[in-house]
Amino acid sequence: MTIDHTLVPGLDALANWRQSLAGELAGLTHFFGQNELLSEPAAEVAESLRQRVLADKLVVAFVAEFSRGKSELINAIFFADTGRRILPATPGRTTMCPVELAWKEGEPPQLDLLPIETRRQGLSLNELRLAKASWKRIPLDPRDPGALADALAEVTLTRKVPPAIARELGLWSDADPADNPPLDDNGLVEVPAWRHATINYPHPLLARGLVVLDTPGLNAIGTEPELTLGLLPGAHAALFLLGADQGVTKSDLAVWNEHLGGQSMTCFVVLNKIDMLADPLLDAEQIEASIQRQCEITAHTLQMPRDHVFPVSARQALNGRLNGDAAELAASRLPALEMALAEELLPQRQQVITHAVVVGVEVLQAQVTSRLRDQKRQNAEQLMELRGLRGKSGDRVRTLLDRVQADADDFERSVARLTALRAVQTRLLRDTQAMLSSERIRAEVKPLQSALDARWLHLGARQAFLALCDNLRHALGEAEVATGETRDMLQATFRQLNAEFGFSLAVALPPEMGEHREELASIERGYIRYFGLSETLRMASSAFKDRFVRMLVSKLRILFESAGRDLELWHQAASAQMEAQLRDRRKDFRKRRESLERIQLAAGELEARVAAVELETTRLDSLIKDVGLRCETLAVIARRGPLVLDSEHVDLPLGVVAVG
Ligand SMILES: Nc1nc2c(ncn2[C@@H]2O[C@H](COP(=O)(O)OP(=O)(O)OP(=O)(O)O)[C@@H](O)[C@H]2O)c(=O)[nH]1
Ligand SMILES: [Mg+2]
Repeated sequence: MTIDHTLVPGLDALANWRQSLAGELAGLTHFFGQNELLSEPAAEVAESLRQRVLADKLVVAFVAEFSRGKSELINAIFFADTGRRILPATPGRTTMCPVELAWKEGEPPQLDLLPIETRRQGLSLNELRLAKASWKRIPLDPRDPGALADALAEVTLTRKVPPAIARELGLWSDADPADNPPLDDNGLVEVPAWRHATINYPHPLLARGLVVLDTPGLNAIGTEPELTLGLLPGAHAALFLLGADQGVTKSDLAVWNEHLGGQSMTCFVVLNKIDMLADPLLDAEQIEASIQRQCEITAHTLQMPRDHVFPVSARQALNGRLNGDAAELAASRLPALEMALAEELLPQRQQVITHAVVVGVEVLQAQVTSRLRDQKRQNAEQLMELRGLRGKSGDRVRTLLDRVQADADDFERSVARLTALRAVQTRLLRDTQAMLSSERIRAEVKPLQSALDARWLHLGARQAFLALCDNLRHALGEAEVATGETRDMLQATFRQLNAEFGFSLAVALPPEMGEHREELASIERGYIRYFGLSETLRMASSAFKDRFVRMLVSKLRILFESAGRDLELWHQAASAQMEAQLRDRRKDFRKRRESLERIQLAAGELEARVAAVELETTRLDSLIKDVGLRCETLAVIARRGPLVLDSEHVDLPLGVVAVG
C-alpha cells in the first residue's frame, strides 16, 4: 500500500541530512584530532554542535477545545501506517492530559504517566521529568501497535474525588464556579487521573525527530500555566482545530486567545469535520461554497491569513489511509494541510541547523587555521636561522645554541604574564556570570512576588512584571558590556604579548546576546497575558500564583544559564588559545635546540634539518588547505540542505519499525 504522505519524505530527507552533517562534523573533529589541531574547548564546541544537529527536533502541538478531533488528526497524519487508530478518539472528552509522543534513542519504548496528585507538590513538569520515581511506567512492545493503542487508553482515565481534593489539586475554584466540573449524585467530581503522559516509541516519524504534542480539550479551570508557558512555547508549530459544523465558538476563541494568540510559533488553523457539511439537499458546488465561506469567516475571526486555514476531515483521512482508499483520502483534503506543514516547517528547521553549523564551523576553522599559521611562522624563522648557518663554523652553531637558550629563558617570562592575565580573565568571567546568576533572577523576581501578594493584586503586578523583564534585559546588556570590556582588555594585552614574545594571539568576537534577548521577549509576550483583567481571578489563587512564579523563574533560569554558557565558552576559547600557543612555542624551542645540537655533532645534518623544516612547512601549507577545504565542504552541505526525493521513490518502512 502506498501512502501519499507529503511530510514523510521531507522529514526523512531532513533526518538524513542531519545524519550526514553529524557524520561530516565527526569526520572533521577526527581529522583535527589526528593532526593535533583541536584544543579542548574547540573539541567541546565541535561535539556539542554535532549533538545539537543529531538531536534536533520538530515539535508540533495540537490545540483545541475538546472533541474537535485533535487526536483523530494526529492518528491520520502520523500514525495511519500502523494500520489502526493509535490515540483514543471518541465523542465527548477523551484525552484528559497532555500527551507527548517522541522517540529518545537509548531509552526503552514505554509510556510514562505522571499522576495528577503531583500537582500538590508545586513542582513544575520539567522538574518532575527528572524525578523518575514520580511517574508510572508502562513498557511497550514496539512490534505491537495494538498494545500501544491499548496502553494509550490510560490517557483517557479519570477519577472521582470530593471537591475539597479537587480544590487542592487546583481543579476546583470557589471563585469561578462556572468552570467547575459537575458534582455527581455522590457529591464527587471527575478529575483527570494523570497530569502528563510521555510516550517513547520508535515510530519512523518520531525516530526522525518529530515530537507530537496532543493536548486535552481545555477549559479555564483545568489548565496550569505549564501548557501555555512551558510546553507550547517549546513547540515549533501549532495546529488549532475547529469543528466545521460549529465554526468558531466562544470557548474555541478563549482557547485560541489564551494559548495561541501572541505566541511566536507558526500556527495552522484546521477546520475539521468537513464531512459533516455534506447535505443530500445541496449539490457539490453549494457544499464547496459553504466550506469556503466557513474558512473565510474563521480566518477573519481569528485574524489569520486565509491560506493558513485548512478545511479537512480527519476521520475520512484516517479511514482512507487505513483502507488504502485514495479517493477518500483526497476527499479529506488532508494532503493540502500536510503539504503546507512540510513546506513551511521543514525549511524553518533547516535554516536553524544551517545557521548553527555554518557559524560553528567558521569558529573552528578560524581557531585551527590561526594556530597552523603561527606554527608556519615559527618554521620560517627557524629556516632562516638554519640557512644562515650554511658555510659557517662550529662556533657559530654554538653561539646560536646559546641564543636559542637565552630566547627560551626570556620566553618563560611570558608564562608569568599569561598566568596573571588568566587570573584577571577568570575574575572577569565570574563577575559577568554573577550578572546572569540565579540569585540575580531571584532578587529581581522579589518585587513581582510582593506585588502578586499585595491585596490589590494586579494594579502593581503588571507593572512589576514589566519592570522585571526590563531589569533582566538590562542584565543581559550589562553582561554584554562587561564581555566587551574583557575583550578590549584581552586584545590590548595580546597585542603586547604578540609584539614582545612573537605570539599570534587574537580574540574572537564575543557571542551575541540577541538570541537570548529574543527569548526573553518571547517569555514576556507569553506571560504578560496573565496580568490581564480576565486572569485576575485565576491569579488570586495562591496555588496558581506559586506555580506561575515557579514556571517563570525556571524559564528565566534556563535562559540566563544558556547566555552564561555562551560567554563561558568564549572565555574558554581565549584561554585555550594562550595555552596552545605556549605549548607550541615550547615545543618549537626544543626542536630548534635539538636540531642545532645535531648539526653540531654531524656534518651534513644541517642540510637534512633544512630539508626537514621545509617539508614541515609544506605539510602545514597542505594542512591549512585541507582544513579550508573540509570546512568549506561542510558549509556547502549545511547550506544546501536536505535533498527531498520524489515521494514515489522513497522506500519507506511502512508499519512500525522494530528497534534492534
Ligand atoms: N465526522 C467527523 N468526526 C470526526 C472527525 N475528526 C474527529 N471526529 C470525531 O470526533 C470525536 C472527537 O475526536 P477526538 O480526536 O477525540 O477529539 P479531541 O480534540 O482529541 O478531543 P479531546 O481529546 O476530548 O480534547 C471522535 O468521535 C472522532 O472520531 C471528522 O473529521 N469528521
Ligand atoms: Mg484527544
